[in-house]
Amino acid sequence: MSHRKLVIIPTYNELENISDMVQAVMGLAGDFELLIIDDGSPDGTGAIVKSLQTSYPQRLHLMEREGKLGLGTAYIAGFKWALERSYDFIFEMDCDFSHDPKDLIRLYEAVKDRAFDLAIGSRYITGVNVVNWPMGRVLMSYFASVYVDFITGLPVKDATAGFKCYHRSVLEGIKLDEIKFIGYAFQIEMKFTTWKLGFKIIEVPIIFTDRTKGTSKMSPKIFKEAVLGVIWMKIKSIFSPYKLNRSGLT
Ligand SMILES: Nc1nc2c(ncn2[C@@H]2O[C@H](COP(=O)(O)OP(=O)(O)OP(=O)(O)O)[C@@H](O)[C@H]2O)c(=O)[nH]1
Ligand SMILES: [Mg+2]
Repeated sequence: MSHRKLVIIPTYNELENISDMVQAVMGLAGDFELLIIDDGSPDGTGAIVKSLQTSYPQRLHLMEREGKLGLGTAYIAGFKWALERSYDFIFEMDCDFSHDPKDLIRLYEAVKDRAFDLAIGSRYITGVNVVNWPMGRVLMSYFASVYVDFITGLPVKDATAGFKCYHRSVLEGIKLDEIKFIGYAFQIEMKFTTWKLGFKIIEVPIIFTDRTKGTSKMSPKIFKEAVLGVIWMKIKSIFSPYKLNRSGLT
């Protein structure tokens, strides 16, 4: 039986990447479907997706939102969309080719037999696998994981990784409306919650390449949210232990 697989990509001003990214995912073996969540990109990213949908009916989906609402809320909206439909595996991936679309297959391979519930594309499993990132970004990202491990004990080498494959039971088990962060902290919070709920996590080594087209959406605000957010997560986990979402409602 072939699994239904949905790749969710949030976009904000990715005009230079979107067409190549859609072709790359649609060209993969394994019948991946794609949901683009575009926050009204002023550069017309959404219109490009609409024009490509005629070439990929039933496989290329678009959710358009008003204004820049943050990567985290984009994924939460996408997870809910996916759970209302019969997708077995749901992926997170950036639109700027920092994540190699071909690695989607390796993430799927790591969880398809259900030995694990979440596969993470990890830059820090076998040394530091980041290409062309300024040293400052590498150090910030690497030590972010050390900081998260120190504060929370989360046994993941790449805590801010944004390249993942969830089995749907993980997203069904998480109270998605209680996920509160939007930037890197969102990536940490989803992993921390998945771990606290007892799901099995595996890290798959990937190579992360700095974007060559388009502009970064990284900001000091996103960095600050992550530093303080981790402390908040730890304190919350002490006073209100994580419980599986049994309502079936997200
Ligand atoms: N829908 C939506 N997408 C967003 C938002 N912010 C970022 N994105 C998308 O999220 C993905 C990751 O953002 P990036 O800017 O690549 O973040 P980053 O990788 O930390 O920064 P760079 O390394 O400089 O690329 C990209 O596909 C962005 O277009 C947002 O507010 N809304
Ligand atoms: Mg990027």
